[in-house]
Amino acid sequence: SSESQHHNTQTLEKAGILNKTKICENGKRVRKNWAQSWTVLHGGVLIFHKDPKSAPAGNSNKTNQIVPEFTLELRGAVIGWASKDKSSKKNVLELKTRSGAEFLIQYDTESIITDWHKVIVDTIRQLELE
Ligand code: I3S
Repeated sequence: SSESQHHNTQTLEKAGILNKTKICENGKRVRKNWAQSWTVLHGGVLIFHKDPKSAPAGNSNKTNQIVPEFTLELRGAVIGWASKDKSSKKNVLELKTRSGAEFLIQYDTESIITDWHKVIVDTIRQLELE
């Protein structure tokens, strides 16, 4: 379709609020720390921003709400629905980066997490072609 011809990592963009936690770093399991995150996909990179609630008191101005916390290169990453043993939450995605980090991404509204799944899958595929 003409739409798929316009698929490239520059046009595969999305932003919104998600719940996320890191579960693995450099092949080592880390303790979950679920937090809401303003999440931005742009240019084949997924950026989780710091939870504004975690900002120190008195520093809750707008600039502090958009501080990147994790930047994930999606080239070579793998995404899929997490198995039930990974979390008791519903609608959980598992994202493994090529550098060995693993994150869980979750949102209660199914359509929202399904849209994120689709755009991340499309981005990873597109990066394989570029
Ligand atoms: O995989 P786990 O250890 O059951 O994950 C839970 C913990 O991270 C828990 O925090 P504590 O480590 O302080 O107990 C969180 O509150 C839970 O949300 C985590 O489980 P879910 O099933 O929500 O991913």
